[in-house]
Amino acid sequence: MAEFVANYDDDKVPDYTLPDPLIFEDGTEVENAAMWERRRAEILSLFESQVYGKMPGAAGMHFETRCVNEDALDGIRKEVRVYFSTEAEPWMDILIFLPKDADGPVPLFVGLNFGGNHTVHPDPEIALSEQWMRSKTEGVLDHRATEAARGKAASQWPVGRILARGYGLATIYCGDLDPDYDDGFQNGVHPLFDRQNAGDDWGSIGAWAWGLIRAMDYFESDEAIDHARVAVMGHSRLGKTALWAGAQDERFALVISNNSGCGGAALSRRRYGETVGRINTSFPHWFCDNFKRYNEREDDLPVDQHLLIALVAPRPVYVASAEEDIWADPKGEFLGAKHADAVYRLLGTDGLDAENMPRVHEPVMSRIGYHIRAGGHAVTDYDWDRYMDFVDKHWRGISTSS
Ligand code: GTR
Repeated sequence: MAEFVANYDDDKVPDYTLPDPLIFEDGTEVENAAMWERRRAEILSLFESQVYGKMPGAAGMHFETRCVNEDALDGIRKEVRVYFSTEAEPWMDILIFLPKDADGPVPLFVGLNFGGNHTVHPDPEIALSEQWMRSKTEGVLDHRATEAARGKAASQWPVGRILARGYGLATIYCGDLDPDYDDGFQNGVHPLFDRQNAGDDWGSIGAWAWGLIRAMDYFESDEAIDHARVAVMGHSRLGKTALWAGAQDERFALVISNNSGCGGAALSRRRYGETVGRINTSFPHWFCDNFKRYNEREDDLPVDQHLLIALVAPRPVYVASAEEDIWADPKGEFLGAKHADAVYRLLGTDGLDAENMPRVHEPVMSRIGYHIRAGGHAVTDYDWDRYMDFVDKHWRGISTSS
């Protein structure tokens, strides 16, 4: 196969026509909110069958609170193990931080992490994950975390800043749900369910999103958490995952995609930076097999990623890009958000209040939010501060779940 060469020249982006969010597959126009509900179901099932695969429901769960520290380094810290069946395995550990002085259930951000819960905060009491880890993560030896890994991702998770603004944070290691390598789905949560050996069997992104949805099941049982105000957030492959979880499960009140790129917020038809063919070759386990049909054939896709964002409507959604993160196609991410606008407007809210891509550090805070910041592929304090501004704005005046 010829070596892949990414296109980084906007002038070389081919002409393309996007599927219209407000036109059914049979050509009927969506004229009102009731019709949108049916179109939404149609789009959702296209993403299931052609992109991410179909995920199962819960298999039976129980929760075990393994540790609560009311006086931890930055606030209250809690570790909860979620078992997905009556068996001892598999499970996922949710690490939860809550502000100490809350006078009711706390609105929360939830996101998966790349390297284990112990990487999010240096607190030595956080359980050190014993799961398989990617070796390129700092402090990892022979695919297992060592003490040296503690706090290594803390710059991406500003726990103190989040709690100071009155929000909680919950995070889960994505490898609890599915270790990120191509092994034919022998581990993580996939073996809990029979595989159909069909083109729409779920992949890793599906399993990760499923875990976020199961975390939401847990939040509904925790009185300290305002489950009507849970924002699902993710970076990069886990940003694709946050969008897919938020698109499916309307219990997530708000969705945030950080540098999610191809298969996330970026339009596939632009073929700028990472492409469908390239992502399916590098990461054959992320999407469903049917998605591979569209390698180098993006125009045949019955969906594009703006429709994924539209599935969040009318809930607030925020898409963030980084200037140097050209592999993820910042302009494609902006356009993914922009082309979801019509659905929001049909449902009676504003959409994305920017005709053209805003300049660096000029965030747009309408119902579809967007920013591009300076720098590369990462989650920074700048990103988190904007996410908190965005939730402050959109959750003001919304009553809690209590
Ligand atoms: C890259 C991949 C991207 C993005 C990124 C990440 O290698 O090509 O789609 O997901 O990894 O997750 O950091």
